[in-house]
Amino acid sequence: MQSTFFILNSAYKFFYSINHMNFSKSESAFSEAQKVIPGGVNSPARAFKAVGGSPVFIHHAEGAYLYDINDNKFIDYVGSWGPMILGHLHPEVVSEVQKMLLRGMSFGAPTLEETRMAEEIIAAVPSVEMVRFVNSGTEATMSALRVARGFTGREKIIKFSGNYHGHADSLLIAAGSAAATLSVPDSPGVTSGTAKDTLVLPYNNPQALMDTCAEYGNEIAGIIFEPVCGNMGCVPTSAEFRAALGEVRQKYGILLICDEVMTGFRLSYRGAQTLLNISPDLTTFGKIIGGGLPVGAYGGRKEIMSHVMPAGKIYQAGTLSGNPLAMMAGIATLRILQENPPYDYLEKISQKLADGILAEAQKNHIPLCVNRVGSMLTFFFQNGPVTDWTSASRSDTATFSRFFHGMLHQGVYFPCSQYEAMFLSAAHTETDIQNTILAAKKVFSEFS
Ligand code: KE4
Repeated sequence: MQSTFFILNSAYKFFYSINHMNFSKSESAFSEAQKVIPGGVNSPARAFKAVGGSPVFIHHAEGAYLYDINDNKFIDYVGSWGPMILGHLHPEVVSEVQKMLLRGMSFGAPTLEETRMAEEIIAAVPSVEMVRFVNSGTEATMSALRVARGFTGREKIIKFSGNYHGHADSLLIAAGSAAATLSVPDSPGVTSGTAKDTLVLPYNNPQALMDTCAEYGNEIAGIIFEPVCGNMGCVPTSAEFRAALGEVRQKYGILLICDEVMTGFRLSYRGAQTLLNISPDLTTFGKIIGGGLPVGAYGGRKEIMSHVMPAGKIYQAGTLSGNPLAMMAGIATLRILQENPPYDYLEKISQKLADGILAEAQKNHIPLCVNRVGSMLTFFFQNGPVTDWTSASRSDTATFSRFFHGMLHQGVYFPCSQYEAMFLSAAHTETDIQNTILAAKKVFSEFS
């Protein structure tokens, strides 16, 4: 009896190992982490809450690949949620950071590298004439809102459901029952006083935007939006919506704040705004401009930015803002993107990936639609179309979770939520794309 059980158990383990990965070390690391870090992670997006199971603990990365603490290898389609457009450990980025490291890590004083990085961003994005560096996308958007309010003397702002701009209080607001009027805090700790100054409107809805501005126009300091949304999954703006943004900006003197933390240098070297013919007053950046190190930035017309202290009276500061190591990682990343633009290649392999996985889903009669702009895309488990939060939230998240875990066991690391964008890098090869499609073929075949 004993020997039969032993044989069967070994066979099961062997089968499991060739078709399923061993995540035992991540599982125990996660239980340890949860004792000392809320939820075991330093950002909720990583916690696998939306898909179940334990997050994978990463040991190292290189190129398009992640390696976890169980030595499992994954093709990485998260890329640290966007920054790693060149792939992990690009040799030129590493060498520039190493050289700076030998000069120091932080000085709390200005450096030539900060000026250089500012000049690079200004040269790349026509609407930006002056820029200030901070340490995260949240700091960038929070500061841009303060500047918009300080510059206009107005208090209200507009954001759109499904758009995420970081965790500043005035941006953690959900639409109330009467969309634009009864906004409510979207997190404990955010006050109703804060919420009343943020109006939340449906994305890609020109009429709702125009109606709200007709009513509140002269109270609104700024409208903040993702030019291509990545935070409800990938959802591009419609031409009509972009036209309405330009119209209300003109008509009511509202500042347009284009949040390019995710799209900046991702969709084109000149930002999504140039690709989509948007002319914002302020733009926020993050992710790619840090090359993987903590950086955010906000910038825009000199007429506005010159109000920021110490040039003007609007306060904003940060001990590690413009950190020299992060500046060097950004300078190297932007230089490579400029000298050897990966955008055509990224378009090609991203299209191949989207078409390949869509075709496999169709063969297995699995409802799937894909939204893609360049190397930023999302497979929605529904028939679509997905144009805003209401339609995005119709997705079959249970089926997404099965897909996510199935792919993980095939060595493919997708974003751990239906409502996140995935990203390709210049390090992804055509073989990686083929292997990813084959993995999806296997996973979908197990669905039936
Ligand atoms: P950070 O504070 O996370 O650097 O940036 C906030 C932010 C601002 N604007 C946009 C358009 C963003 O996408 C983000 C952050 N993006 C998420 C990914 N959906 C970061 C992942 C996380 O929160 O861990």
